[in-house]
Amino acid sequence: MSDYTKSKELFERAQKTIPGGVNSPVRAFKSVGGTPLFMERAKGAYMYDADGARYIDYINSWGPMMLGHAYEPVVKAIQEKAADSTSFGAPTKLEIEMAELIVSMSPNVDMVRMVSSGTEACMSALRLARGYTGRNKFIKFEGCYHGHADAFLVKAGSGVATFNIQTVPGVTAGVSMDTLTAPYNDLEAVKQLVAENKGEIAAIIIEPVAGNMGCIIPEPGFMEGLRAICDQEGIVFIFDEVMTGFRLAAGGAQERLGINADLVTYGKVIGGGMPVGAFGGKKEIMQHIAPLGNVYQAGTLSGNPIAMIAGYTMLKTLKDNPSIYKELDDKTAYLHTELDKVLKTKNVPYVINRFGSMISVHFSDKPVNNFAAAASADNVLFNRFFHALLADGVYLPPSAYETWFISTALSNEDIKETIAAVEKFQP
Ligand code: HOZ
Repeated sequence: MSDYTKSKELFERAQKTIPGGVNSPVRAFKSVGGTPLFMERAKGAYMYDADGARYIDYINSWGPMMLGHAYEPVVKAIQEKAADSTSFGAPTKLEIEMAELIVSMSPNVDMVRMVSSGTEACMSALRLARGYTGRNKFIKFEGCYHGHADAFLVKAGSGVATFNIQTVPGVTAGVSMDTLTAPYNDLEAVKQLVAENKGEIAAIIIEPVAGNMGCIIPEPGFMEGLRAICDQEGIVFIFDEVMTGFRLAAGGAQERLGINADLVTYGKVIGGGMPVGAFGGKKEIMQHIAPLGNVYQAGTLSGNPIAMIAGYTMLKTLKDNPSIYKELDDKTAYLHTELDKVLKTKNVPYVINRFGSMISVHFSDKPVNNFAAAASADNVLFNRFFHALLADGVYLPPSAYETWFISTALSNEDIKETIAAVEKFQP
């Protein structure tokens, strides 16, 4: 167990030059309390902090480390590629190979544009949907997080929910006015918004399995209903697959749920953990992007060679080894079963939501199927749960408003060790 000495020193030092001591708010441990751990290295299922303590990692860089940390073929590919320069700002053959690979794996993706993050992917997809339809408004769901572009910071999940930020200063009323929100899994609310804003809605964007309010699963008929509304009203249906893409299946949530999206956004997973994102979709829509069309979007680091080789290596491994998905599902199912057995003995209400290799626990006595239900769970108890596990070397996301991600590197022994830590937890 770590005494956190070095992390405490580093956190103090960091706060002098980095706002809040971190470069992304959820990492600050502000809602769970305590000192954020400063990590030094990671390998397979484990991360090691600055004090040398080992943690079983259930964050996996918020999703992309599906094959565990420092997956050797990815590391080797990066090392080799770096010798040929780290950035060109000019086209490369590798970008074509990457685009062809993504198109071959993703349903409904005829064309793809690389960017550098999930935030960029979502904001660009929204701009494209608006440019394509000539409409301004869009619908998002309470508790879904689509990165930190202004238009999405309305009733957002992840850090915005964790820190209970109701209105984000700096996001103008003019921008937020075009963001309409509905509760997740509430088709009637969407129908009403569409009726009230007839002919004005450019897009519906959704995390097809939500991961930014814990793991929230779409109820039967919900996605089908959204698809039907989009078809009837000429609305662009955007799947934000930053978390689910290439994780729930080679074809992401589209494949797993059997739902066709018009545009899809991807994030870090397609860079094997490097800073990458992409948006893609049907040619009819994608051809409106500059320089083919006039919807402008650009970036020097887009298609960066190091990010491309890391992502290509990762995605090719996933494509060539479909058994990875069964392995991920089986491991997560085992974790689910064992968690359930031990939490049952604790005399506290709890809900475990799992879809594929995404899983989370809410301490709630009712089903957690939307943000209101996630917010009404006992999240103070979650914070204690988090710290109890951390003290035993298990690193969960430091917020009840995040999903946990499983990697193939996680062994049954690691799961048993995790369950032993849960056994010791005193609610
Ligand atoms: N917003 C991210 C999770 N949903 C956290 C990003 C990070 O801190 O790295």
